[in-house]
Amino acid sequence: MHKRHDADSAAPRAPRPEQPVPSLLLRQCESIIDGELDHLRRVFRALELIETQELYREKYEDFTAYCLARWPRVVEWGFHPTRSYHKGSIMNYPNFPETCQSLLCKYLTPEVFEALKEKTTPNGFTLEQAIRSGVENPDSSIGVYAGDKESYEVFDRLFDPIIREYHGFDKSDRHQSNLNPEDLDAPNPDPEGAYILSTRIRVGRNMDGMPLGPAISKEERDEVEARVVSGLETLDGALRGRYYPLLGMSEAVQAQLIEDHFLFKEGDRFLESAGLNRDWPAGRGIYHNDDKTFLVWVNEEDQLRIISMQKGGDIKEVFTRLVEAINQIETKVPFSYSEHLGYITSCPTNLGTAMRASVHIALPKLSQDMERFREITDRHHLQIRGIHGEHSESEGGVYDVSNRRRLGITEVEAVQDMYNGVVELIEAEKALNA
Ligand code: ADP
Ligand code: CIR
Repeated sequence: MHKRHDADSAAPRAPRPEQPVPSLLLRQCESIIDGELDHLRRVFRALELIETQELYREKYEDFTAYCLARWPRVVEWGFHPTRSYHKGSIMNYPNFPETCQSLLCKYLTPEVFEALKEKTTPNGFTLEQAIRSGVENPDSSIGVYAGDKESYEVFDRLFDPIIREYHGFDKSDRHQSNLNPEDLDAPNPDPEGAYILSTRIRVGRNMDGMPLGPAISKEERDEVEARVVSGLETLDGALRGRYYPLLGMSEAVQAQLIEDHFLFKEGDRFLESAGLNRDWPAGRGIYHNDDKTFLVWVNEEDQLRIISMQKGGDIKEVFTRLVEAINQIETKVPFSYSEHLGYITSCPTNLGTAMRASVHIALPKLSQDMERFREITDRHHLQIRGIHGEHSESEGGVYDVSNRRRLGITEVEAVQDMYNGVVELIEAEKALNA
């Protein structure tokens, strides 16, 4: 008997030894498929959701009958509705190394894995996608990303304990926002400019109704870029600026902007594994005013990173400019927000205020005693980073010190945490110099 030769049973064929230049037709076909793959994946996921959650029963007894009535073409094309679309790709419980310290390996127990492994969000985002970054990078501190707002509900058995441990925030808690600069008590802690080199406050934002970066399609990402840029082009006064797309930006300009702390780095392996670098650099860019005190990153880890920064330690001035910008942008681009989790972001560490308020601060003496340095920062809920951002090292005793908590506290409280800690760090450094 002849073996059936169809897509399911055929072994992958080796490419021909000599590689002729592909024809125009082949290249056109390949480019059509490349452009549509994301859509196809979402169709499969949506079909699977309807099947596995038996949503079709609202209309039909039988899933095949429902598909035939609703989308006869899909069945005609051979996408058999009762076949499981991606079950073959569901991974086994990940093999975390002994040394793994991430919150993912702490909270993805075999029971949680079993309960979540076949779930998908309405955008087709899976557990496998949510945990890929932490599985491929066992040195992650967290290790998970959300593909959409719904990920936080569908995969709550994993996200909730991570959120509880990182932010000290429970399922029943409600987030509160306060962006009023009048409520911030932060006179410049270093008017002489002896310690604080610069201050930067950023918030992450994503567009309401759009999937987040790990699940977004190229077309949706391009649409986000277009809508954000047209909103930014209406800004006036001190916020007026220009948008510089990454596509077409020279390598030299890009490198200089990164070196000067204005632009995001390329090729972060944590973001890469999370699917956040797909189609790079298309759809990404940076908007800034002339003196680069107000910047917006477009389509990096979040769809918007709104940034206010300047030299020195006038934290209140930086916060005031940021709030002005957020308020204006929000009238043009609706932000994704939940009563429980505040502003929705792709990394659970950024939920809530999505704010990181930092100073670059020179502490050459105190940093020789990291235990004492950490004792002060821990008490004020602060995080220490290197001088070129997350996962970088310090240079010349200069550190990036910022608020660690972002959810369950207001924006004013997050900046106040940073301010109070910085005041104490400066006092400690001064005492060591006396
Ligand atoms: P984010 O804060 O946006 O989450 P990073 O930690 O990667 O991301 O930092 C982004 C960039 O901002 C890096 O180049 C970093 O050096 C710069 N940066 C952070 N804080 C300050 C600051 N207070 N002054 C100047 N640059 C800063
Ligand atoms: C990680 O898990 O290490 C990366 N995905 C980044 C997490 C966010 N950063 C942080 O809390 N410092």
